[in-house]
Amino acid sequence: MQEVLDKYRQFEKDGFALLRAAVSPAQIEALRDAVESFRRENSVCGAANMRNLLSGCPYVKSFALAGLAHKVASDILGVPALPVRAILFDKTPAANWYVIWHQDLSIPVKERLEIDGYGPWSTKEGVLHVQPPAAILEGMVSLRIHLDPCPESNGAVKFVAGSHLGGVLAPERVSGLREGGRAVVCPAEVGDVIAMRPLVLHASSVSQSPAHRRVLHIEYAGVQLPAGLAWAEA
Ligand SMILES: O=C(O)CCC(=O)C(=O)O
Repeated sequence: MQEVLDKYRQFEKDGFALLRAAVSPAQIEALRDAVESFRRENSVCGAANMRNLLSGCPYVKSFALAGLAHKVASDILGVPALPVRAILFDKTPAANWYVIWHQDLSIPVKERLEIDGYGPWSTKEGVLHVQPPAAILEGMVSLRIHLDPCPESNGAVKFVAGSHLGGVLAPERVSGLREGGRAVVCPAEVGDVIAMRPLVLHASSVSQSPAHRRVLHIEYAGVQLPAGLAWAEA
């Protein structure tokens, strides 16, 4: 119990935490099968990333609502967590990519409403997104469930610890933190889960490995959107 409390305390300080062997091999297998059948059925063969998995992939939705990820997210948020977005991030020799340092600033919503503090708006793969005030992002947590081994050489995600505590960062602040040499690379094994705050500064490098690097990224909210605005997939 003390170990769990220490982990949550560290998570609040750093903005991320690695939970070792959190998801069982059987569940990982089932998640792999589910995302691969989604890939086949949606003719996105070879596509590295797949979005909209809560609405498109029933097994991912049921896992997000009832599995261990839901318990961890609810414990962190202090209320029953609502899964609001699921994306598969993959890297393969055919689709290898790097991610620049950034915070996750936008949320998927059903329709556009002009509300103070909300904007700019954008569309990703047909889904409307908006940048909400920092308070909404501070009431969220993302869980990255590792479906493949992800050593540093396989494009592991890296973080600047504590960078989530300053709200939405100005570009100069992002450069300062990025160049400050405080990046922590977070390699992970199959079944490990990385919990992260959307506002923690993160990035990842191109993979040096010929293998898949599938990470199921599920975002949870513990806060309500203002009247009228609705999560796109929840
Ligand atoms: O899985 C990764 O390498 C990071 C992906 C990510 O953070 C993003 O695309 O926003």
